[in-house]
Amino acid sequence: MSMYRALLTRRLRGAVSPPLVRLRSAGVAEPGLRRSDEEQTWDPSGDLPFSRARVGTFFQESPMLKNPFLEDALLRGYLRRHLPEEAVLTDLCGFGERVAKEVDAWGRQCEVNPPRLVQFDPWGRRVDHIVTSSAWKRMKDLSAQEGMVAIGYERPAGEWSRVYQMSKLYIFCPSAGLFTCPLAMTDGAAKVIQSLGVSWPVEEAYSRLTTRQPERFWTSGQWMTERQGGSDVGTGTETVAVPQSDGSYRLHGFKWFTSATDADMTLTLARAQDPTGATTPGSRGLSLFYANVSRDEDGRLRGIEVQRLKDKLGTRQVPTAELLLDGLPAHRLSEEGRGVASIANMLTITRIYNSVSAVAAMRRVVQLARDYAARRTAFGKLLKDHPLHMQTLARMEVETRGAFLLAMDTCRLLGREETGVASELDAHLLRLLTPVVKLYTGKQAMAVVSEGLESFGGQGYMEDTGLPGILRDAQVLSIWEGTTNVLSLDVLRCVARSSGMVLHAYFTHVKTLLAGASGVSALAPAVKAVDDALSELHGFVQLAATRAPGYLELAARDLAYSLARTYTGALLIDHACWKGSSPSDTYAALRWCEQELCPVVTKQARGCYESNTPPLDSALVYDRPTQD
Ligand code: MFK
Repeated sequence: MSMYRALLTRRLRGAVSPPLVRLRSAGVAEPGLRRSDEEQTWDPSGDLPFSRARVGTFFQESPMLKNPFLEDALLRGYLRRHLPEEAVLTDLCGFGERVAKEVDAWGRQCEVNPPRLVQFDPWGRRVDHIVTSSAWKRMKDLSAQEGMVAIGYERPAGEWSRVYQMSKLYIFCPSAGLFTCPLAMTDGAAKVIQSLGVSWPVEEAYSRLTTRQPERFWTSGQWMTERQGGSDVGTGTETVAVPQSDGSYRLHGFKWFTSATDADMTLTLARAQDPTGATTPGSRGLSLFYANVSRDEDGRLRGIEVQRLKDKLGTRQVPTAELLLDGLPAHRLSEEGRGVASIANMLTITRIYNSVSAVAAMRRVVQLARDYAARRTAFGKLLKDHPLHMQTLARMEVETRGAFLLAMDTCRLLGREETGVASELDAHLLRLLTPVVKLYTGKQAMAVVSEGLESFGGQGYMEDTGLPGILRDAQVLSIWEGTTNVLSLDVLRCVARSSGMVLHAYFTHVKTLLAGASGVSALAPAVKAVDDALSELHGFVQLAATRAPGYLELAARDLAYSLARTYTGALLIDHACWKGSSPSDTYAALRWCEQELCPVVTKQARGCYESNTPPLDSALVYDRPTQD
């Protein structure tokens, strides 16, 4: 035996682990290890490639998820400013603790145990069971108990109830295993039912969608997309509704994407047949229908066959299916031909959920990245002591803050509308901002999350860290509930239908926000940048109004982005003017206006590449709320 092997054998003898000792005494050989006659012990031979001694002793600490409520200076500041109710803050803080300690692990379970479809029983009967994980079911119970949908309807905080509810959703989202998808549709369905009148046949459904009792809680689907339709719902919907003698309908068609298909009910669009069997083409032929997802006495889905589950880039936690509707019993909820207009309320809600989810994904990756920066040493110091790293995280933080304020402002407007206190200006702003916030945050989420993954180096690319899943799931946010271009065109639609009133409301409100900052010298460069951007935007709109419609269509996306960025700048300035704001709020507003509205030369002129800026970046990234 060589000296090296002898040394190794002695070391290994000392280091033998308890399970190996048990194996030895039982005389059981473990694959990969062999018995040394010389030593009469389990001896990984000298050429064994892996042993504790040979991989070294350093293990990088992983980033730690802490209470997302306590960790979020802007969320807490925003709530302290607008909704300082003890009960709300206590609820959110307690929920944040539960998310970090318990719920996040369920979310991971949803990811690693995705749903599967069992189409047939062992004897060949069609059963179409979508089998979901126990963690997914737990998410449903938790959502009911925590009032994730109910808060929006109980309205415990009056006009601020949507802000309360969406703050809770924001804390929940990145740990929810995408259960936020059925919640969005459930909330949207409740909203549609409420707007059309809570009466037969949907009273029971409404009470179940908005209950806090897990055993009664229902989720809803939103079956809009067909093979031909995609975004073009009006032209491409083929599903027909055949009237029955009792006033109900049977639906026949094929739904191409149905999300969270384990729902208890659904809202869907179809073309009602007239007595001759004819239907009306286009959007005007579409009506809104309500259907229960139920089983007959043989255990078969009534009027539905699940064709297959979709194989997706992300959102693998959610069962997304193709469904054949083969005589699905349904009730018409809207007037005939008012299907798209009636389901639009659902779109407003799901688009707001989408926006809050996008901001939450950004926030989660920033939180993890900044925690990691305080644990990871490279090139002789912690990442947090590398100015360029801090500058990168600070830019992510600024983007996240802006997106947060934009999303929450939309929730504020929704809450005002629902409690009857919205002015005409508020209503116009809500209509305009809903597509704007959805398209903008959906896109930014990918950019920020992708940047965030990079801050973990190679580990950000490793599946078992859970980080790549955040990026995969972020990719859907710009696609479902209306792609960026479809939503940009929705902006033009609402400008046209309101005869420009939505833009008038926009300009008026931004000017009001800026006026509140006049005289605050620290914010003067930001105010000037937003004011200039607003003037340019105004000039553009006036010019575009004189051009052919094709001009505006081509500009729609850039217009929507400009609307988002300018409005967000004004919100950041407004928040920084609040008496309880922190220096980081001011810094974020200034950086936003520079980052989003100004070119590199302006930054150079301001000296932001000088060595005195990094400490401010660090202060922003590790911002703590001022004393509650
Ligand atoms: C975590 C969060 C997750 C969320 C998860 C949800 C998962 C669900 C997955 C899905 O189901 S994704 C499918 C989502 N599909 C879409 O978002 C459809 C995208 N396409 C559009 O949005 C089109 O613009 C639209 C289908 C609405 C166009 O249809 P039309 O028929 O060409 O619209 P038209 O004729 O302009 O408008 C018809 C009526 O609807 C008008 O009302 P009036 O007749 O009273 O004037 C419009 O004003 C009204 N309307 C349209 N869009 C509206 C709206 N009203 C309010 N808000 C809107 N956004």
